[in-house]
Amino acid sequence: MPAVAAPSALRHLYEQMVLGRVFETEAERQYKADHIGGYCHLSSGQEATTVGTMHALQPDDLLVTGYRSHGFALARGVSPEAVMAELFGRRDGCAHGRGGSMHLLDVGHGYYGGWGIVAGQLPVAAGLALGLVRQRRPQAVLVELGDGAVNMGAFHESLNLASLWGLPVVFLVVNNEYGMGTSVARASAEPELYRRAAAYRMHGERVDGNDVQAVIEASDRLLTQAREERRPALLEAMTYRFRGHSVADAGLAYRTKDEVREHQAQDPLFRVRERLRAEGLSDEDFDAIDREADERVAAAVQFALDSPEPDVAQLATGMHAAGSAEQFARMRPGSAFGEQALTFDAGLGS
Ligand SMILES: Cc1ncc(C[n+]2csc(CCOP(=O)(O)OP(=O)(O)O)c2C)c(N)n1
Ligand SMILES: [Mg+2]
Repeated sequence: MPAVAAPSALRHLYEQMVLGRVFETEAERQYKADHIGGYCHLSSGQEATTVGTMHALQPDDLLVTGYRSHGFALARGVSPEAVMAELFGRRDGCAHGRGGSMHLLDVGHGYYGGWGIVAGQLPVAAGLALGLVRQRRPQAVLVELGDGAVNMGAFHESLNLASLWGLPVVFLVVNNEYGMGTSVARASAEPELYRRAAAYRMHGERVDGNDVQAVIEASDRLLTQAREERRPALLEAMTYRFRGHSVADAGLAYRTKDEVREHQAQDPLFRVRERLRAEGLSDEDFDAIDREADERVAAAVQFALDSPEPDVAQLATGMHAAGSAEQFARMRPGSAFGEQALTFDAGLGS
């Protein structure tokens, strides 16, 4: 795999970035049409980081992410149909409709989730990397986390052990400038997050996360080092989320419209488009790429709509401990969970 995408590969990268953008725009629409429940976090604006790192990841490497993960799953090769159906909570979703947007999963593609608890994915990634070492397998793990995760205990515990034990893992910090609504500057005493790695004698570096080729170069180099030398690293990708924290957040209470517009003017898609234009791609080519992404996402929506709801009786399948019939009966649509009765019994509400 080349460290930097050859010109011919650039078009493919651009197609993946466009697919990610169109997918997210449609996911928001479907959420508002009430086809998607629970939480839904979009990564519009972050496509160079998502697509670039997935290009550097080899097929038998392992991937773990947080919850802003639709783009990672798509770029990893999970089909738009399987991702959309998962968002819809349908049986043909990549996690059989049990996970939803935050808990995508596709072990066949080496994708070990989609984790909703901030920093909860880090010990999982360290454990997977330890498993690779114990099994004498030459692959690496790439784990994605947000800037908000670096102040959690699990971040420090995971980096410490990864360094101490020489685990083949690359910690990808997607610095999109904000947690839910708090900027990095307000949340982190050391806002240059890549420097955190030094506390564990681990290599850390920053990359322009809006430059897909720079992302490929850095992630390929650090993943190669993890595979060949059993050395972990931290890669901080500087990017920006165009949309709110989740689809329920307009994203303007803690930042200005001007700030968002300024970043949108530096759209990572524009940069690749300019490079492709210099290589001879025409407006017709770009239109065709857009049209294909639209068609693929429309087909994914139709697939998700046609996919059946999961069978509640199968809820415990694949779990470590089977649940009771009584427990699952309460999860049937229209059934009461019983919390209200408990709350009133305890005299906490009126
Ligand atoms: C342990 C924990 N605390 C709080 C939350 C609620 N929460 C969800 S996302 C988030 C912000 C995380 O921001 P960041 O790590 O920067 O990721 P981004 O959303 O920007 O991708 C918070 C506080 C959570 N999911 N888990
Ligand atoms: Mg963030």
